[in-house]
Amino acid sequence: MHVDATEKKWIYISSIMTVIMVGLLTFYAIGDNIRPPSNGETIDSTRLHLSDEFNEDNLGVKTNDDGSVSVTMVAARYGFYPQRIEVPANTPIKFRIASFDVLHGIHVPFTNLSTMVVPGYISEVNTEFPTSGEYPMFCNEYCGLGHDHMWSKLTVVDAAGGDQ
Ligand SMILES: [Cu+2]
Repeated sequence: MHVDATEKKWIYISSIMTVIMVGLLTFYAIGDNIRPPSNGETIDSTRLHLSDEFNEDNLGVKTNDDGSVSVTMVAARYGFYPQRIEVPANTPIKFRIASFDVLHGIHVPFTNLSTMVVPGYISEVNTEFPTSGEYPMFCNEYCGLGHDHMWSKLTVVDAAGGDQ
């Protein structure tokens, strides 16, 4: 079968571009831990307040034995609870978020903390904030009339006895 020289050239060019793009995706997925959040854990959203992990008393920030931090939150029309969160900088943080009612999204600009919060599932995001400061935390999935007001504040403070 004859393949025209120009056509052959473009087959090579497009193949090389594909390899480069797949390579970059793989590089960032492995190197920087950037990938779509995927957590298949389910939960009964109508009974969050009766669950161990997501009942009101157990929400918020906890420091684990290994120095990492876990944050448990509930998204509900129209807010994220607890509404004020304070976490240390340069510390691995695991967020676990569940919706009490409808589909929500949680988004902290300029970080990798961005995921849908689907009722019936637990959303999990692992992150680390390199810079201290105040970050807004928005809902980015339309969830009803109060959606525009669904946001809270995330405060990142320099870790106690920081090593910088
Ligand atoms: Cu919402």
